[in-house]
Amino acid sequence: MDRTLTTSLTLFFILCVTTHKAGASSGLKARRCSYTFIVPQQKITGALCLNTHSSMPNQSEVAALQLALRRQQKQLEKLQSQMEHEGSLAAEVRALRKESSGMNSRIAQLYAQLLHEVIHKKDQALEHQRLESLLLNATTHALQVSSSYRELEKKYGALTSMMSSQNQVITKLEKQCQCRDSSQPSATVLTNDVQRDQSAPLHQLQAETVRDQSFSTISPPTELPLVGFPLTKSPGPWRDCQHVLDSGETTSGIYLIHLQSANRLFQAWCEQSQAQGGWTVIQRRQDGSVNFFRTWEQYKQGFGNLNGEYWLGLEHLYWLTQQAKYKLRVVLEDWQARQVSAEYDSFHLEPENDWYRLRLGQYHGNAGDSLSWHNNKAFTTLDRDKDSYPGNCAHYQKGGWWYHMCAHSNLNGMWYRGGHYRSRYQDGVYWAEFHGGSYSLKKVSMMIKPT
Ligand SMILES: [Ca+2]
Repeated sequence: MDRTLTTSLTLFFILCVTTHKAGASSGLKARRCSYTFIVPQQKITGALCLNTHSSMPNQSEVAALQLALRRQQKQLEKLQSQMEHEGSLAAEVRALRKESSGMNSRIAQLYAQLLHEVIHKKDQALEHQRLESLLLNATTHALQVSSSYRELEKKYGALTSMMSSQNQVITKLEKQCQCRDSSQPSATVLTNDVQRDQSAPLHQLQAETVRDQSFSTISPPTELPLVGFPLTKSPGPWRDCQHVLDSGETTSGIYLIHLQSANRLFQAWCEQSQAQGGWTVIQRRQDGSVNFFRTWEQYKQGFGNLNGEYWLGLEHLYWLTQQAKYKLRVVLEDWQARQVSAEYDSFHLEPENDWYRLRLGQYHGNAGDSLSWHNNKAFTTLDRDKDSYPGNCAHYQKGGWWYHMCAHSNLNGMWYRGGHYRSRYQDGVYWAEFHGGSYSLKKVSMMIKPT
């Protein structure tokens, strides 16, 4: 290859010299010889180098290029700023996307909550509806009960008035019997009905007492009198049973009491055998033979049988406890013959215009204290409601008592046989501290004695 190149170069050099010589000889102006190398086409195997400095740059072209460059730089800057802007926008979009996703989950949560609330509200509405219907039923029932209660009250009032008129009839009949008896002395009948005796005027009582006393010593003819006035050493009447005892009368029984302060005369059972004696019995229950569900007037005057179950009477009690300072003894016996007692170191009643309010002292004893709760309470009967309960406690407890709301003790209640009783209300003869309110005691008595 090198040989071929050398040969070719030689040939072109010769050709150029020849041409130059011919031109000089023909008289033509000498021209600069130019050499043109015709290089045979070669196969380029290496890097091709171009000479860029071969021509000088044009100033206008440079200026144009610089202008274009500046423009491109500006464009670049613009693009950069756009890119930065878009970058911040993209970040913002990302943040918004994130926020949106958070919002979505929050919305889902709220929706679930709302759904729960709706269900709950629905349940509440249903419950409300149910309660409303219940209330409606209850109201209807209450109205029915109230109307039947009114009817019962009416019937009760009618029965009470009937009972009262029957009592009047009985009293009248008894008086007629007495008239007949006075004309026929051998047919006299003794009765210890407190209500009849205690409500009679003083002169009548004295007359009756003399008659009864004389009877009690002679009748019944075949046996000794179990009740009535015992044969006494002193004539009486006495201030109270302590006075009877002090006069040397140590036998328990019925004695005539005369309250000088009120010029009142009445009979009472004197208990001389227990707790040193001298006790004036003011109440006694033992066999359920007397009804204690009575009116104010009857509780005021007293009722029952002095040798059995009786209530001395609030008016007598009031005057009795005016004479001196008295203490109260309550004796209770259950159906297993277990006996307990409760004593209060003072006892008196306020007058009728203060509803025979109870004033009680300190408790002592082994029965438990079921009366102090009633201290300072007014007396309530079926026809005179003075208790602190919205209804009348006497209606529920079936007695007369110093009811509060209503009773820890109910010694004038219904006498049930056998102790534990079944009743709609706690209306038995009970002392809550001794066997509770649903146990009706067999025997109870209340007695007073000067301190
Ligand atoms: Ca009441």
